[in-house]
Amino acid sequence: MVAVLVIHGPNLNLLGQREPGIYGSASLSDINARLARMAARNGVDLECFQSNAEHELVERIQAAAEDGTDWILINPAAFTHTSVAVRDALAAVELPFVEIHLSNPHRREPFRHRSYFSDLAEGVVAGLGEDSYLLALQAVINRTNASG
Ligand code: CA2
Repeated sequence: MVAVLVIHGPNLNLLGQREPGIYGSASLSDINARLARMAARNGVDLECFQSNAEHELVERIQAAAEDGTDWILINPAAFTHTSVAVRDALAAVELPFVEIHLSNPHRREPFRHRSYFSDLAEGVVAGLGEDSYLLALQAVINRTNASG
């Protein structure tokens, strides 16, 4: 069974409560529940983790190297544009990951155009709201099925 760890970065715990015009009306629990349903239908072992703290994200990523995680789906949120530490953690564990964004950072302010993650990611899904997460999970399922 493929094990997928979904990591949500800072402030994503506020989803559904603020800025619905940019990030949609779904809460983080709604998104996690949709992912969990899709995972269950496809025999995926799914865990979701959110933190506002950079060191907690680094520690969870480091732990993923030891706990049987096969893939990471990560929305680094604001750390996308700032965090060498989270980037280095992902590079160190050598697990394949998909970078996810609810909004399309390239349609937004210039400081959001640079990502510390995209050049390491297997893929990037952005701009499609909560579907960004579901499409990323579907891609992992497709790859797992294809590799037997
Ligand atoms: O579009 C995305 O998913 C982002 O990763 C979201 C980050 C932003 O810094 C990135 O440039 C793009 C911000 C997440 C903040 O989440 C909030 C949710 C509700 C209300 C306020 C912030």
